[in-house]
Amino acid sequence: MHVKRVYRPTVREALAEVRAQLGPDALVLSTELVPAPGWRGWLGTRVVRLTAAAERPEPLVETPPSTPIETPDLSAPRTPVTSRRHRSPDDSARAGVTARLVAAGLPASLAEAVTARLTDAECRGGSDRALRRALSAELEPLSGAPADYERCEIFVGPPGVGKTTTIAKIAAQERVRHRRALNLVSADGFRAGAIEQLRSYAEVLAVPFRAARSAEELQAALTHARNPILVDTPGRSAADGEATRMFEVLCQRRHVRTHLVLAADTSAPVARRVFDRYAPLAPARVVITKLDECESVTPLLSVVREQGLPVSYLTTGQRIPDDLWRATPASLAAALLREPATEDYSCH
Ligand SMILES: Nc1nc2c(ncn2[C@@H]2O[C@H](COP(=O)(O)OP(=O)(O)O)[C@@H](O)[C@H]2O)c(=O)[nH]1
Ligand SMILES: [Mg+2]
Repeated sequence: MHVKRVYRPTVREALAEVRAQLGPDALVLSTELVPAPGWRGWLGTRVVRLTAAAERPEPLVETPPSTPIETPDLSAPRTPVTSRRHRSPDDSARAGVTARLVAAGLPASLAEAVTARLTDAECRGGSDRALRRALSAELEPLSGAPADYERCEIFVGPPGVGKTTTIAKIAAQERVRHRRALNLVSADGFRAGAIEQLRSYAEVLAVPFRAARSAEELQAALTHARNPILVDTPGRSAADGEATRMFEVLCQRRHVRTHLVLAADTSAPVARRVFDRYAPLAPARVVITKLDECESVTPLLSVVREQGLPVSYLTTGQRIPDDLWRATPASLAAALLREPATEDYSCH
């Protein structure tokens, strides 16, 4: 297998380069947006790094970019990477659709699974509607937008990922759209101002609020608050003293649903480490935040698929309550394809 990596300003140019060097048989393995090599990268310029393979036993070769760099054209390529040898026209069309999905930002395994759902005629036609339908069907198991609340919805995750803001957005959407007051409990007494942050959101929304600075206070707050309760937690690993005791209190309760909150630009290795660290808390859902700030959610979503955990919410900015979306197949597809979310995806 001959693997080649090229850097070009756009996906279209990268594909043309790969086809020129490896032939039309080349299979696209990945496309990523990365800092340009050399001084342009230091100045913030980004380029498309496309990795492709062809069946020849040669080592990996890298071709540095030679042209000035612009924003990549991620709608490309329309022209499929086709087979030179024994492929039927249908196989070529199928490979072309897979390459197009990979170029648009999908992980290769997901792109192949989506293509497998299409008929030969749909692959030849390559209509956006057919692709979107197949992508949505493939994303269905990842969609875990809750139909209703558990007695206790707990939000855990590293510091700064957006746990408190997400809770405020959920509570605000419920208040604004359904006049329903969800109960808020903050168990984050470890960081200065963290409890006050949620308390002030609760005051603005006029919803009940309780603070818990110890395991005992948390037990009492959960017992006395009316359901459903949204629980904010410290952004600490489950290995830290009082935080551990508080997490134990949460784990022992029945009718809880734990959401692991992760920022959209979390790399795959970091995401795997976070999943491992929070595994003792048995998260049942993932919340993906800060989609507005990330280049590609593909690495994170690949790990989420690997873990087999559905996504409950997506967030796309700091605005409360606007930037919160239910994770439906359509909103997940929009996130992967870097399209803006629409009102159809808003919560509840
Ligand atoms: N751009 C962007 N910022 C966000 C988003 N969600 C939260 N933030 C910001 O991230 C910062 C940390 O959020 P916070 O809720 O305090 O994180 P926590 O430590 O996990 O509770 C705050 O400045 C939030 O306004 C989002 O979807 N997009
Ligand atoms: Mg917080």
